[in-house]
Amino acid sequence: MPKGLIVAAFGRHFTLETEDGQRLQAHARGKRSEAVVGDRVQWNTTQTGGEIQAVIESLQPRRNLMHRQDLMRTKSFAANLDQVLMLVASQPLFSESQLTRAMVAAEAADIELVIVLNKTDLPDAGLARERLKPYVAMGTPMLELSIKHGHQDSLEQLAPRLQGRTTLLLGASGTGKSSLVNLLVPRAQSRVGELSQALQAGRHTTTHTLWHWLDDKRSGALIDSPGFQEFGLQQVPAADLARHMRDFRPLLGQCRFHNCQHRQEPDCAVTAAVADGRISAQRHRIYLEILQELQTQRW
Ligand SMILES: Nc1nc2c(ncn2[C@@H]2O[C@H](COP(=O)(O)OP(=O)(O)O)[C@@H](O)[C@H]2O)c(=O)[nH]1
Ligand SMILES: [Mg+2]
Ligand SMILES: [Zn+2]
Repeated sequence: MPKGLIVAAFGRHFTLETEDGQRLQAHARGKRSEAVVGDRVQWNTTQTGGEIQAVIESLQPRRNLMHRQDLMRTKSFAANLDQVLMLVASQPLFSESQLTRAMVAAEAADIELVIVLNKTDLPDAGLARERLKPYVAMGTPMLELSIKHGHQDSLEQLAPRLQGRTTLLLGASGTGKSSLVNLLVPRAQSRVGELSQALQAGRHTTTHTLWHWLDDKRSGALIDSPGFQEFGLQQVPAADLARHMRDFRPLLGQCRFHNCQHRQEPDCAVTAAVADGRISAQRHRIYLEILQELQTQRW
């Protein structure tokens, strides 16, 4: 059976790239469509009214899988990634809660996350850098860009990071995702300044996800999900949350109680570190917020 790569997903409809580079419209066999962009699949063809359609017969085992949060539930949306590029900006100033959620999701899937601070040409960049300090201190790689005003410099910074890898691009609306896609994949023609489709068309829009080859296939790929709004974390067991927080990790095992949840327990190594500034209070507050969610709304 021929093999292929899923390069676009629009709800239950897919685009499949064959091994010789042809693109075919594809659907999944059966009612459930579990394929996501980045999946390697085996497929067959069917012919409906002269049009050749591919049918996805089976998925090859995945190296990893990322989830997003829908209004209703957590859904998988990209697989077999080498890294996540989390775009943040100084204007609008990024949300630490969103950044932390992205980092937890990436840690839980065992995928490296790189923070990309964009719009460093703006006066607020200093504030954004200040806010990112704890994230850099815990070992998160970070790049600084000004995509709009420094094309060549941005390309030079990004190229070695993206070389030969499959990268998932994420970031809130307005951070410069479309500008970044256009810089790296000129033929993609992503519309700059456009609100994300999910925001524009309302709650029932299906998020679509697209795979873009960079230059030639050896130089890597960028996965873009323009309607993306929120990470799904429901697949993460609440008891695992603390070890997905890199700054908490060195302290785990040092609390009085082995099952400490690092809330208000006595002799908690994490809250002690918050009290003396080794861990940012904001990170601890976000941890408690996510923990609460994971403990109350499991489905
Ligand atoms: N000042 C500044 N503006 C930028 C930069 N990169 C993108 N923008 C602007 O930010 C706005 C949102 O960019 P866009 O690429 O559409 O972001 P998206 O919503 O994440 O896809 C647009 O008006 C861009 O021109 C940058 O490096 N500096
Ligand atoms: Mg956009
Ligand atoms: Zn503790």
